[in-house]
Amino acid sequence: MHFKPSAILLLSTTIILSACASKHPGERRGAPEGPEMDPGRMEQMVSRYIERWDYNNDGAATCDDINVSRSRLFRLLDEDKDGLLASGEYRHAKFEDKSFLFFDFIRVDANGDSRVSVEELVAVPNSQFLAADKDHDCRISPQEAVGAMHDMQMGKRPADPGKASKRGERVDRRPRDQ
Ligand SMILES: [Ca+2]
Ligand SMILES: [Ca+2]
Ligand SMILES: [Ca+2]
Repeated sequence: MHFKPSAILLLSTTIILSACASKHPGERRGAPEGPEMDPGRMEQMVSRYIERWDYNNDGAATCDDINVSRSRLFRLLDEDKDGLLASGEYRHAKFEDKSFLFFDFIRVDANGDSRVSVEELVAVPNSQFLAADKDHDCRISPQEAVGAMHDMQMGKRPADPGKASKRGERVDRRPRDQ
């Protein structure tokens, strides 16, 4: 077995937090922020938002879903099906998920073998999920879903892609398209 430190950290955090969170998940109901919004409609929007994340179909939006979607993405990107991503395969990741705008190939290739493994891809945090999961318990609660939808309406972005790489790392330069 061959886990990267960040993957282990994520995994153990997930275990600890899901142990804590399993008491009464989603039971605490704060007053909704927009009193003029019909509660039924709000509930519908919340469940639709959570559904968008729910890749493993367990009715919740959790870090597990991110792992599932990352694994699917890996299979999609691995064009030659050798179980590893070369930089040419990895460069398409950012078109599927904006999180990868912040992570160039060298950064994701944690062990420096010039290939990205599925573990290395899974270890890349999902910026949208992180922004929504305000209490960092690896689960988007109904309240957090409301907050995330509110942020989307306000046009807030999780982060600024323009400021992503300033550590002098090699950035994949695309040939200029006309
Ligand atoms: Ca490959
Ligand atoms: Ca690697
Ligand atoms: Ca949360």
